[in-house]
Amino acid sequence: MRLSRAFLPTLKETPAEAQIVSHRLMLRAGLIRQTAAGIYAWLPMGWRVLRNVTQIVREEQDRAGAQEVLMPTIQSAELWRQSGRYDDYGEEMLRIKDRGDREILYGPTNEEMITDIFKSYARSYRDLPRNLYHIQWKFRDERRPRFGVMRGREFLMKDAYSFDLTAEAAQHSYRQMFVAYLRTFARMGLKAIPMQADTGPIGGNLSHEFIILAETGESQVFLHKDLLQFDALAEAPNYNADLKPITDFWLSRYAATDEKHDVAAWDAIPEADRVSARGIEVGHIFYFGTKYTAAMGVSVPGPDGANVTPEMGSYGIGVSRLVAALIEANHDEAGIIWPDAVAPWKAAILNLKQGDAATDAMCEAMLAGLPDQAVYDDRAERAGVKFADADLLGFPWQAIIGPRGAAAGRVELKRRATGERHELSVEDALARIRA
Ligand code: 5CA
Repeated sequence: MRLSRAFLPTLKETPAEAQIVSHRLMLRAGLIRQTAAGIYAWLPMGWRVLRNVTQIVREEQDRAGAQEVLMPTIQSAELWRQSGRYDDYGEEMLRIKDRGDREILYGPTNEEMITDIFKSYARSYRDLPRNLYHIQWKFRDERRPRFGVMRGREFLMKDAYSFDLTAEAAQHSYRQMFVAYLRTFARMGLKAIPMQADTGPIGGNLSHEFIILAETGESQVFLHKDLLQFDALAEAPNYNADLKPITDFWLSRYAATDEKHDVAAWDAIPEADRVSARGIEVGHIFYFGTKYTAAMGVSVPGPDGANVTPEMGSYGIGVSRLVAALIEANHDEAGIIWPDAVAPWKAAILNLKQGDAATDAMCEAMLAGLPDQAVYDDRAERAGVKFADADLLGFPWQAIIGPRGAAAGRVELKRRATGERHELSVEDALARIRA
C-alpha cells in the first residue's frame, strides 16, 4: 500500500471529545469515524485490525469445536415475547416497525433466535452437544455511549451458544469456552483475567467476565495477585479431555468485578495479596441451564426415551471493543504500538529522499518483498513527518531508507515497541519482518 494513494486520514490535533487514550488514538490515526452517537464507520486501517481480531476469535472458536453461522441483525418481537424478554429488556433495545406495522428489533443479543433455530432441527439427544456462534453487529441503545468503540451503540460481538443434554455436560461446554477465551486473548498479547460476574439480563447463575486491567476501564475489579502471573496457554489443549485441571487454577482464586460477590473469599486473602484495580470487560460467558429452552418449548427424546430440555450457555466477546482495549494496553506518547498478531500492516517503509534513484529502488524492493504487509510512505513529506506518522500508526516495524543507507545497501530497521534499530541488507530486513 502506497501512502500517497492510501485513505489513512490522520489528524494533527487531538480531538477534544475523546476522553481516553484509545479513543483519541483511534481518531487521530484515522481508524474510525463517528457517524452518529455511539455509531462508527471503520476506515481502512481500523477495518484491517478489526478483521485480524475477528480472525483470531474465529480460529479459537473453531478449535474449541464451535461452528460458525451468521444470524441476521433484525429480529422479530414475536421471538422475544416467547422468552418474556421483549418487555423485560427495556430501553436499550432498538424497537422498529416495518411497513406492515409488525414489531421488529435490531438484535442486542441472540439467545432467542438461536434457540428457535436449534428447536427447528433438534430431533433427539444425538443432536447434542452443539455449540453455534456468529460474529455479527449488535445494537444497544446505551444511555451513555462513550469512549468511542469501547462503549458504542452499534458494536461487533462474537456470540456463541451451547446446547447440552445434562447440566454436567453444559459445564464442560462452559469450560471449553473458558479455555478458548484464555487462548484468544493471549494470542493477542493481552492479559485477560476471568472474574466472577453478575448475569444481568442474560440470566443464569454462573458467569465470568474476562477483564483486561487498564486505568481507564469501566469496571472496578478485585483479585488475588497470583492471577496476574498467569500462564499464556501457548499450547492448545485437548478440548475433549477434562478441562478442570486448567480452569480450576482460575476458578479457585478470588477474582471478581464486585467485592460483594463473595465477601468471605475476599476477606480470606492476605492483605498483601489483594489487588484492586480497574479493568475493561472484553468477554462475558454465562451458564443459564434451561432458561430459554424451557420458555421456548425445546425438548428432545433422551437416551432412555424420556424427553429432555437442553441446557444452555452463551459466550460473548466484544470484538470491536477489543480494538480499543488493545490500544489501551499497547501505546506510548507517540502513538499506537500494534502487537504483531493484530497489526494492520507489519511494516512501514519510510523513504527519506523521494526521487533519489537508489533510495526509491530500495524502497520498491522492500515493498515487493512484503505483499499486502507493508505501507510505503512515498509522500512528498519531510522525514520528521514520516517518522511521526509511522510512530502514530504503530506498525511493528519501520524500514527507514535514505540515500546514505541505499548507497551502502543498508536498511535501518526499527522495532516500534522497543525503539531498537538494526542496519540490515534488504534480504535480512525482509526475513526479520516476515519472521
Ligand atoms: N448474549 C451474551 C453473551 S453471547 C451477551 O450479550 N453478553 S454481554 O452483554 O456481556 O456482551 C458480550 C460482550 O460484548 C461484552 O463482554 C463486551 O465486551 C461487549 N459489549 C457489550 N456492550 C457493548 C457496547 N455497548 N459497546 C461495545 N462492546 C460491548
